[in-house]
Amino acid sequence: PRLLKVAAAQMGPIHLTSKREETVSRMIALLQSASSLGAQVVLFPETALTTFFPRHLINSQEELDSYFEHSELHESANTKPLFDEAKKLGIDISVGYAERTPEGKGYNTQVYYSAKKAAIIAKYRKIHLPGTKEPFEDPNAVNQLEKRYFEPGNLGFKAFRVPDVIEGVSKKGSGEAAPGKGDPIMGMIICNDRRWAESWRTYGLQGVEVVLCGYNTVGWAPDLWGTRKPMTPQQAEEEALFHHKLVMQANSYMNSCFSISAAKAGLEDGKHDLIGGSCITSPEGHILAEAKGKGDEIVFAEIDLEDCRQGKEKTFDFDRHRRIDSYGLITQQ
Ligand code: CDT
Repeated sequence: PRLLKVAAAQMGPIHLTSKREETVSRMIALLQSASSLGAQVVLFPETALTTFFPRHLINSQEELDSYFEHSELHESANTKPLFDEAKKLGIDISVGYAERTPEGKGYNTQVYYSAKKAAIIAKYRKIHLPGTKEPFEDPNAVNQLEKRYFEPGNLGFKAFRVPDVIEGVSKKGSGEAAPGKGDPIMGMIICNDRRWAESWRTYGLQGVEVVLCGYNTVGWAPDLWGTRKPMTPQQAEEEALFHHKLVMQANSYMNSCFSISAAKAGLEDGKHDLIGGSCITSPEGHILAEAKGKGDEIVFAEIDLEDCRQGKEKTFDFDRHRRIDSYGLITQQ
């Protein structure tokens, strides 16, 4: 077996007025409770350090910049304590945040930090940015201004090997091991990316074994989602939760990988309710563990990466069964 103890650190709401220090303290507390369960890898949500600020029209550059991080997270004064704790506990963490580059570009980013290496070993920048550049005219509509504040990610969907987490993997050559052997192969996606088959398949083609997905999904946003029929806010939230689980389960199955999803959940900024539903999903599409509420909560499971083999070697053995000569349209304009 290639066993790995993994956790999603779901976070309850964070507000425009929340202090970064308090948010990071909450993340450290979550990390400590994951540690008491023996977790080796802990995933935090998309924009874990702040409220989901793209719902607001922010005209002041200074205010906008205050929601971004301007240096690498393990070095930033705001977040170093979290990364120091991860290193001390020997737990890898993956954290979503708004990244401002030295050139002034904004990205919706997620990093993977290896505790043993004391380094960020992978970075992903969100590719499928939802919503609009301009706010809706209706002042009551829920906005999602990611296209205004972020550039589409420019790092692709690049799977990576995670060192030093599986016992018995030979140090030498683990980087070159075939998929299904050696160090785990992971990939990161962010929120809306999970609804796109292409995100998953691009990782699937690299032999991915665990997909990490942080998210902020609003329960009630008819201008964004569209609604075929009138729905109460509660029905809309149930529908959003259904679609979340649907894509996590179906895409894990179709790419023979585990997935971990971590929500920022609950009522942010007084009126924007985000769904919970953080979960860990198996390569056969089953939910192994799931959040019970919408507050800070650890969702934990021990997984065996060998379970990816069944799908990768049989039903979804891409080398034997894919028919790429029929898929041309997928990458045409
Ligand atoms: N944060 C994020 O990507 N949210 C989106 C909202 C979708 S708007 C149609 C999501 O996919 O959950």
